[in-house]
Amino acid sequence: MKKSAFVAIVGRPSTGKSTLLNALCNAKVAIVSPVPQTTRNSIRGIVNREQGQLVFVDTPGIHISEKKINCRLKAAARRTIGESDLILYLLDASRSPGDEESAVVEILNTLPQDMLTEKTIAVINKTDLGKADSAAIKNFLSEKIPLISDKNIFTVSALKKEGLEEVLRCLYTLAPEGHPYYDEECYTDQDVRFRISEIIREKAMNFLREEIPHCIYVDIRDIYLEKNNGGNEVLNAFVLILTERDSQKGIIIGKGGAMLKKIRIAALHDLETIFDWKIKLDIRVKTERDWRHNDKILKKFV
Ligand SMILES: Nc1nc2c(ncn2[C@@H]2O[C@H](COP(=O)(O)OP(=O)(O)OP(=O)(O)O)[C@@H](O)[C@H]2O)c(=O)[nH]1
Ligand SMILES: [Mg+2]
Repeated sequence: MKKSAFVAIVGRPSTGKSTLLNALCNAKVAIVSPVPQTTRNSIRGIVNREQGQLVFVDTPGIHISEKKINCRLKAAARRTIGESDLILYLLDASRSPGDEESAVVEILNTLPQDMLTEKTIAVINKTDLGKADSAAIKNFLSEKIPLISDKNIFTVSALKKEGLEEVLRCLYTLAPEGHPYYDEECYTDQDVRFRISEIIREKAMNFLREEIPHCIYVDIRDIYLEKNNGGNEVLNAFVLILTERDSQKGIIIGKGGAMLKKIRIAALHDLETIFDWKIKLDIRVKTERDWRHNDKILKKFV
């Protein structure tokens, strides 16, 4: 009988959860940026092999904060943990574990004992960095969360795709028997609308690192397919980038629209490798004061 499992990838912000998800799936499933708290949803990436199917669920980084948006992100991560068959706890070898790491451990330590001993693995990432100290992280794990057994602790570099095969092998061993959840041709369950909005958000975050890390929301207002003169299908998307202040709107648009153009071109480049269609993006920017406190918008994405 084949195996199948939902695997939650959890950890504090910026440990490389989304990078790992993409590396395991060998595809760009989740967006990545150097700014903590990039991921806002539980994003699924699917690995199909002879032995069966693993459905990885990327979660927002667990962050200590009482802000409304952070509380929702944390709740989303907790929910995913509760719904998964296996847990992949990702740690960063290049940073010493502080309060934020302890907050993740606290959540994991509320799980039933057998879930930790038999269904949880710890993966220490970023071992390619000079300042990486895997031994310190291993000590932290054995002290704070001793129920995770040594044989279930791995060291990897998600960026360089090193050590991943061992991780997959272990997960397939731990996975329960079962039928695949998704079509075995798929590597993600995200819809077209969501993928377009995420890729645009990634480009904006990466080009405007300092200025606008968390203040944007990308809303796909309209999307349709049409045939062009050559008979090829073209996907048209009308997109609004919402910002909180007019000053941020100005930064995203840039001088003479230069920044917005850069975002559009980079997004198109990625999207045309993901989809078979030609794509046309019409992107506008709009100020929507305090969207991060607006429950209606927050509900749409967390
Ligand atoms: N050197 C190095 N950098 C990495 C590695 N994995 C991820 N990164 C970098 O770490 C940063 C954060 O990566 P993400 O994958 O967005 O991290 P995340 O855990 O998903 O972050 P949140 O979604 O904010 O919780 C990016 O700049 C990545 O390129 C790694 O193995 N080595
Ligand atoms: Mg992420």
